[in-house]
Amino acid sequence: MMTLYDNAFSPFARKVRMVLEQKGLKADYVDGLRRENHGLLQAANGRVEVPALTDGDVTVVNSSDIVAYLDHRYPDRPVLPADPGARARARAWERTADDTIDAILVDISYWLWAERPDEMPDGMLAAAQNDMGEIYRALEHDLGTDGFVCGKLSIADIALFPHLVSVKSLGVPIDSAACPKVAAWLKRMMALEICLADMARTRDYIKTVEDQDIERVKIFWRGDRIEWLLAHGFHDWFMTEIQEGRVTWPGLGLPPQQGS
Ligand SMILES: N[C@@H](CCC(=O)N[C@@H](CS)C(=O)NCC(=O)O)C(=O)O
Repeated sequence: MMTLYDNAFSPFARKVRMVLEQKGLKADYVDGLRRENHGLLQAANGRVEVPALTDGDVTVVNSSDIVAYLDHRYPDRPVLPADPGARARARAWERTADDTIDAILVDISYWLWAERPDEMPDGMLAAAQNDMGEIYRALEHDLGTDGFVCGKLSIADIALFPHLVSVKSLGVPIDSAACPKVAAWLKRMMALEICLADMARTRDYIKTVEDQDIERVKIFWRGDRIEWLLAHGFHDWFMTEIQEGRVTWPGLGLPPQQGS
């Protein structure tokens, strides 16, 4: 049996769980961000990040590597397109979701769920709206009128979904007049079984987030999220976060010890 260390709020873990469900694969799920499970997560992933997957004596970390492992090991109902060009395109959108969109949306989300002593810095929401607008326009350009990002449902759609389903509540909505294909795509995604299940889990989690035994004062910072802040001039705010002790860092990212 596989075990996925996940969390219903993490877009990366949500992506992997949706892939498991799309492929009809069973797994045990452990909320790796609950304090009581940190030791188990750390044993699987030295960076202490979700998701991490164990499958027998194989451990895989990093969501796109987990997806690639699953598609290779369990090839039925593939999420990576067979056509090399389509696969490169799907991986490119997955990376945009993972590195670029995640950084923007997570950086503007802290004032919604973390215990904060301040308000969002001036200009941060506007910077996010500007960058997300550019991303929506690029996606509008790549989308067909009735399908998915690469024709058939693929990892591109599954990686984008956990992010784009939350943009309205984060204050960076899709302008459906300017990007009608993106708005229609989101509606199409929201009707899929795997997306309905994902939304239900996240909704239930958010309802109880204040009772969850997770860290809500110290923010876990990794590369892309810092890069977006610094590239938009929020370095003073970030320095204050460090000086006032509201940051925590990933552990050392070594390859998982197989078979241990
Ligand atoms: N590159 C990693 C990123 C994973 C990641 O950033 N995970 C976050 C949750 S979204 C995490 O586990 N943070 C640790 C924490 O919040 O304590 C992946 O694709 O799996």
